[in-house]
Amino acid sequence: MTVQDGAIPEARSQRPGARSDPRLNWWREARFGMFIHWGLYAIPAGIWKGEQIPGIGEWIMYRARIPVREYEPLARQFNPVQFHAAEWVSLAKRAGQKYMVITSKHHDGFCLFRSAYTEYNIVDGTPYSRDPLKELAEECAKQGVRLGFYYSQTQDWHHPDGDGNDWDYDPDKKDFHGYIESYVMPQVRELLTNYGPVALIWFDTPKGITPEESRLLLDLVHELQPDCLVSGRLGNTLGDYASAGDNKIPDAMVDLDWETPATINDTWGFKSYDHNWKSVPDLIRKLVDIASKGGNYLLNVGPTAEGVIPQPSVERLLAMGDWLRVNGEAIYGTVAGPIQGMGWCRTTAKPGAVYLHVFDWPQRGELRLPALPHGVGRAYLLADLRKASLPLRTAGSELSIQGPAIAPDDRDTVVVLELA
Ligand code: JFZ
Repeated sequence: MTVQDGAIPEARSQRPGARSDPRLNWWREARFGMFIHWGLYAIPAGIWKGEQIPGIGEWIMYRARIPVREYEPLARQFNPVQFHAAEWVSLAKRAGQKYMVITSKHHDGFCLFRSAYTEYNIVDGTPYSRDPLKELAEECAKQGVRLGFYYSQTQDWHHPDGDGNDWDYDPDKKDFHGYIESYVMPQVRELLTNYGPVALIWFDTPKGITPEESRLLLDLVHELQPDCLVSGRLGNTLGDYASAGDNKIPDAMVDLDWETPATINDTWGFKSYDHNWKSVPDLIRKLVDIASKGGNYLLNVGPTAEGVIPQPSVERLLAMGDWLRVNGEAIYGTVAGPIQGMGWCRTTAKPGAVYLHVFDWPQRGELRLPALPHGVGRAYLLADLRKASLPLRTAGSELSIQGPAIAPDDRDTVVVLELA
């Protein structure tokens, strides 16, 4: 199924048949997750040899064409003594994020987990010598948050046969299929064997991976952990769910299981000088906009090399959590709402109820909507613990609800419409 506005390229769309797969139910209900981009790139943090390198921080090796012999030694400096798995997991919980996805291996090839297939990993290759994925897995199990692993299956700028590094390695001499069979698949097996239940594998930038190679990875994941989901960026339209472009939100509702990965500033990996943080109202409205179109929001943090999540990210996530503690009923477990395409509001729905999310509160609080097919029996403000009924009347094809003159919450006020 092609999404008109290109927000979800076909190759990264949902495998036909997965739309009704019950294994995705927890994920469909979750709606909101935490993405974590963490690795050696947090050390230069966007600066190489005194020069600011433009673009997303985790691409610094590529953007600056840094030879492996110069980039690899960063591992000997990586010692995140301020990393505390419990703090990261509890932040996700307090933010209302139901699942977490951390970069086990990004395009630079450094492994944030113990691997028998390379020394270029955090346990064998750094002074830190601990496995943060093991600690996160234990903490997620303790705190009831689902854990997933991001894994760059196609691009690996450290591996001679991986895709992308054409400044150290001759692209014509690469045995990419060999890299998939003798390196990627064994590492995916390690991730799905050594860390307990894994909620999902978030593959990325499929580029030239063949349908056969994508299928090999899909079958391997489902063989090792049948309940483990695979993101759309596996490629070749074989993912369990569709993956929208970075920070891309479809213009209209999408009849697929889909997810938008997004940044709070303009980078995934930590950059010391990127302070372009989105506002809390903007972030809340993006979550609501995505949920109102049937999607999930995977919102990123980029910890420092010391293992600290930047304070501007923490503050914004906690503020989103405060809003969700009051309005979560209108997000978790909902589907796309019946009223679409209106700038001043969004709708989500559950059996028997429609949640009207008002972004721009009308003059005198008079809400005018197209009448709903089944009629509205009662309306009240979700934040009102007494659930006092709001005056409402239906005249022909129009429904009007009399709300308070001033918006109770100018980020998004939710009005519950109980269907007749
Ligand atoms: C990829 C990565 O290259 C990036 O480093 C980060 O991990 C991000 C989540 O994913 O970047 C992409 C991938 C796909 C698109 C854009 C950036 N796209 O489809 O537009």
